[in-house]
Amino acid sequence: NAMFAWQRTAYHFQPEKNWMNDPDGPLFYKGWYHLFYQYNPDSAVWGNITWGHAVSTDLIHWLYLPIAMVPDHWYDINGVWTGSATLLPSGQIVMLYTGSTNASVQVQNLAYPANLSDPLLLDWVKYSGNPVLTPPPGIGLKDFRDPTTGWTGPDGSWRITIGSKSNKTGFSLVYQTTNFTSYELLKGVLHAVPGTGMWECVDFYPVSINGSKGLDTSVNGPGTKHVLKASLDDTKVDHYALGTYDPVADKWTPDNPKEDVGIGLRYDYGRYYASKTFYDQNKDRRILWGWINETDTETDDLEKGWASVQTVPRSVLFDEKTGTNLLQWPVDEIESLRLNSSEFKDVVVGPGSVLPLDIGAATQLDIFAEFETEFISNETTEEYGCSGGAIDRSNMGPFGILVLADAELSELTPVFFRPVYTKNDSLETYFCADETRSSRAPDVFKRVYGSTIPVLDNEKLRMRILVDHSIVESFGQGGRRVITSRIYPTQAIYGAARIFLFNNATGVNVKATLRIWELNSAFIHPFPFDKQN
Ligand code: DQQ
Repeated sequence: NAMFAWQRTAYHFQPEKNWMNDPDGPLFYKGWYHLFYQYNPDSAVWGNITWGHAVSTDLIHWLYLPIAMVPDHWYDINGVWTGSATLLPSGQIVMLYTGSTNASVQVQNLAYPANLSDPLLLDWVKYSGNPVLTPPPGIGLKDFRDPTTGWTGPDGSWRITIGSKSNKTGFSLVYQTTNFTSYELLKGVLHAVPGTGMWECVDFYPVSINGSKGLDTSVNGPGTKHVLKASLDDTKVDHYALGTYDPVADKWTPDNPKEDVGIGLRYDYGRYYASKTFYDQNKDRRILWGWINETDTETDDLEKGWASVQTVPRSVLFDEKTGTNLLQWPVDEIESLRLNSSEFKDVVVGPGSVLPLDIGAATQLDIFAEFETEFISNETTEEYGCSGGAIDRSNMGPFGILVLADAELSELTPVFFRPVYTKNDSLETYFCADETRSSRAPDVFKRVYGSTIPVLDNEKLRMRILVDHSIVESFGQGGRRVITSRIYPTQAIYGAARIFLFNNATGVNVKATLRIWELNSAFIHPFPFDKQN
């Protein structure tokens, strides 16, 4: 539908048409990055779930391949649901996924490539002994899904973990296997958190305490921490926590019980769900994919003929400086899309002002901005966070950038910092994105997203924003906090889109330094099979 053509993204992954949700089984094999995804080939709403498939050599340009798996057996006839890949030392690839059976029971199935010499991994074989796992005693028949990538324990055998719940307690079960066809349920659980509900799409992986490399999933020991992530079905947000994994007891313990899974940190404070990492052995890094869900109505999605986008893949590292969070950062390959850039140095934005930044086209951008503040009055500040949005004024903020704004500011999406002094006089900074004025379209869910963000002594406030027509991904302080917005501009589109600096503080001047690149469109098309021969 041409009416919504401007909402299509230019360098985010999305199918040509119809519905997409969770990323599945990402892996790197024989020169190709593979992305599978929950896909409805028939409609722009969820249902009839298959595994869509695309490949890339650089995580930016993608070629769509034929659907990898469809519901065609009793054990997955109601959907080929989410799963993960494990690369075995033998070179074999194991894909474990959840099937919704003919009775809508959630079971785990095994699939593998028909032909390992095919770098495109076009054909998948479902194991004849499927399902390999059914819900164990005490587990609800519909509370058992989304197996992780396997890792090896000290005994050399494999472990996988699968999210579930009991009453309101979310947890993850651990299974042991040597062959991925038969499994033993280990006693206890990897971890449980009361009140968090069903854990979907659990992810579990090591990060290096110092160093800039990602770790393969089986690495453990000194110098590592383990990340446990759950996608909370009740609230539809992805929570992670840092902790320690005891591979003998198969238990994970959070570093800080107050920041446990489901009650502490989030990967992304915006529109984001069902994420999954994989270890990229090609470049020694761990890469995170996440699903950006729609916030318009199903009717709109049906009319436009597609729904959902994946985030730009992000590398994930432990933040050595704070020791309390991960750093997420768009993969370096995104820089290959950079065209011309504009620079602005020490631009002073006075209290209550909005300054246009003349950069030309503003729908596909990679923005780096640094802010310093200079007090001009010293009123007491109220203890507000993001919730008041970009219009809520106080002594020290908010200030930041308006993206996807039209010249009249009838549509705009502010991404901003808001420093506040708390009651006990310590400085706390919020990092926020305000969607409330992002669209004049009716029936669009719009809200203000954000959280506090760690800012260390002598650090400037820094943000990086990726703008892509209807998606805004904002990274604060080098990726300590991330906010993704799915917005629906109707005016701030194509050549009418602009960006501005703004300062709504009453008591500080803001000095901004920016470098802004225009980004090219990525090449995302069907694989040119016929041109091959
Ligand atoms: N989506 C899949 C499930 C998963 C949910 C079904 C999360 O496997 O739990 O499409 O979005």
